[in-house]
Amino acid sequence: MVPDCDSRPAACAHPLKFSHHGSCPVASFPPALPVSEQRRQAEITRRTAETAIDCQLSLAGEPGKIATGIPFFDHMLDQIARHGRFGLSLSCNGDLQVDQHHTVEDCGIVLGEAIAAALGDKAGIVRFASAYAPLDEALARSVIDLSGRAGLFFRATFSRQSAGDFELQLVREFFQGFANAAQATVHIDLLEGNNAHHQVEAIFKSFALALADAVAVRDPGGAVPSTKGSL
Ligand SMILES: [Mn+2]
Repeated sequence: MVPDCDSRPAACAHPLKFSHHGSCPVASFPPALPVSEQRRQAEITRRTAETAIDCQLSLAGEPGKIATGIPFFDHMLDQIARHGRFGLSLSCNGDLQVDQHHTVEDCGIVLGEAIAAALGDKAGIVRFASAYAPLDEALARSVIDLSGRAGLFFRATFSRQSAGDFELQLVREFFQGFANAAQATVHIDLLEGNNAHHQVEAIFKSFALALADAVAVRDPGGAVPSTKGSL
């Protein structure tokens, strides 16, 4: 059945503009977001002696500005925003004169905190999700369970020690910070690849795709997806 645009609460929910007033030509497009989804956002400010981070996250929004002082890392966080379809603005002023460790780890912590805050009690969410992402010859897989338990299982060997000026041993630290703060089980595997830029970017893309699916609302107003009753 093709739904009629006029039968929807806010006319046609499709983001494209239509000049017609008949049936919506994109019958498979999901209906307008429920109210509970529209509140799914968080603002995190974190200050330590090592980093100062401000983050705004909306689980459904336009990508914002990301500036950590590490251009390649910005490029990776932008992958999360763009392919996760998150509204993410993040600025970090970290002690890069020491090295990149605190900046990268703390950005992972803040993103995890923001996801957890935006999800609240997780009622009605999908919870489990996985995704593969290729980037040319590179292939990565991420599997996420928003379980309430922190765990990172990271299996990646990069062909170089850095991409741009980004130290690739810190990729693990980013996801460890995220998993700890989001209280999520995260499995990441780099399955194929030769080019270090491709290898890292495939990981971030697969993570973005899996996270977008895990946080999605399956059952608006529904139960917490756990036999325990809480996550
Ligand atoms: Mn790239």
